[in-house]
Amino acid sequence: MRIRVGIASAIIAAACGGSSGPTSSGSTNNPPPSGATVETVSMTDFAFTPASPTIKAGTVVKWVNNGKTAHTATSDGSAFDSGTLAAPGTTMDPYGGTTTTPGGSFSMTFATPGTYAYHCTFHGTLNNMKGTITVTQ
Ligand SMILES: [Cu+2]
Repeated sequence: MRIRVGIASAIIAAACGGSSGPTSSGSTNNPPPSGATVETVSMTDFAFTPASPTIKAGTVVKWVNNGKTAHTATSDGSAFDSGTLAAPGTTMDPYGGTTTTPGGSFSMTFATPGTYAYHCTFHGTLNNMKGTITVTQ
């Protein structure tokens, strides 16, 4: 497996403005709404799995970073943008122990049927880290 680190993490995705269509239900590590059907998409270096799920309207897609570098789930249009989601990791505490930090996640409710192409801001072009959410009635 190839690992690339560095340069890309300095790039900050531009915030998206007001939107119609899908609604974001949180940002980093916010849980999806309770009771909703959740389709989880795993982010690794450098792919989404599954990259292109087909879901029913009203389903929540939850992207979770399980990779070794930061990733984003960013709409090719302006429908949604996760911002930078950190990789899981461990940090040393002052007493010599370690604390495990979970990977960042982003949840999004897709209420309107259609196709929503998305990519990772850092690796979409460089590593073809892309996908499409297909929302059916
Ligand atoms: Cu990425």
